[in-house]
Amino acid sequence: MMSTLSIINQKIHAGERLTEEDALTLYASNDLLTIGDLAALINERKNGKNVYFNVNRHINPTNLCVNRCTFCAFSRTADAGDAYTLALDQMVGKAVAAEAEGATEVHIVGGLHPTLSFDFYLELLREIRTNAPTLHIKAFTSVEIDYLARISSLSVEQTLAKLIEAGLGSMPGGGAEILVDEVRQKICPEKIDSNRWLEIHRIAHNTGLKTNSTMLYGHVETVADRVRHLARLRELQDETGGFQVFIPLAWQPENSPLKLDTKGTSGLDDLKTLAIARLFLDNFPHLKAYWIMLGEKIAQVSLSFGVDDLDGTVVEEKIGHDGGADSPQTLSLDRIIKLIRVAGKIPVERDTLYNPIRSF
Ligand code: V47
Ligand code: SF4
Repeated sequence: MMSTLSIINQKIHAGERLTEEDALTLYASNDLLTIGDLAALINERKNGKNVYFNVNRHINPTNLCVNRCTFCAFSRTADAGDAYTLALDQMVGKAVAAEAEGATEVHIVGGLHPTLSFDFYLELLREIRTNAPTLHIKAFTSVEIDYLARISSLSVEQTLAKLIEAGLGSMPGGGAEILVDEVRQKICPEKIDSNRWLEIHRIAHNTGLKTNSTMLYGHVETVADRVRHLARLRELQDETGGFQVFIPLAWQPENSPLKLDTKGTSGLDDLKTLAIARLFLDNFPHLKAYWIMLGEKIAQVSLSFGVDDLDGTVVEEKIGHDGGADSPQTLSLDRIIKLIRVAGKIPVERDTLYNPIRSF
């Protein structure tokens, strides 16, 4: 094992691309500090000492969803007592308030609502753009884009063109889960398959949209499934260059139909997963530690394991917290800056497209 890790070490220093087998070797190793050091080296080459964050606000329009992903604690059927759908003016009000408080981005994702029309979503984008014109609107995972295309009988290209015309600025990375269909059959059988997820991002990239990517880990998947997932993302990135960032999402195991003997991912697994992603995804500019799922402490430590992005202030979060996340709902600007400084890095507020706004 030592010799294999040292071969990988040499490859990294020589700037050679890692194979899936190399990634599996890294997963099998418990030498977390060596893996983390290598990931930190690669990150420092790409991003120096900068650690990015943004001032943003999440809006989840509805928790009604026609899919029933077994890992999801957020979605509801219409007859559930705590099912909700926000009115258009409530959402616009949240965006206007966010802009007034210094946010540069709204992040909008939600369930696949059984009856809301495509026009409702177009109107939502237009109203936000009119009333909070400085905000970048990052909205709708490829799962939602596929659904909007289906309910409006449009192609994905046409759907995206209409959304962009109404104000869409980029797409978040959700819905990827694990890009291996045998795993999707177990945890999200109704969701679009792995090829469709990748195809929608490919179309978005070809349309000129930047998108993000995620991986939901810590449920039924194997490490080989995780590595396959990374390989498929890397392949599409070679083709389009349209992904900005990779965001591993640690599964929050409470309150969902999927009952597994776990209280959540371990700190070791979280750090290893981030570091291996940094080493394997050599064509991704950024790696995000999403503190909502990881907690502030692991997110901070991850800055020494290849991470250069801490997401943002968020303000209000439902998806991870419905799953039992014990992180706060929001981090203040001061808090994020302090977390980054204490880790010996330079806090850089960025916009959604990673243009620096100011350094601290
Ligand atoms: O698609 C659902 C995941 C995603 C749980 O692009 C869960 O910048 C953990 O994609 N535990 C939505 N994860 C969130 C997301 C995201 C978040 C922050 C930033 C960005 C970005 C994207 O959350 C879903 C699903 O993969 N998810 N339930 C759960 N219990
Ligand atoms: Fe619906 Fe998304 Fe939850 Fe699946 S993960 S049930 S698609 S809200």
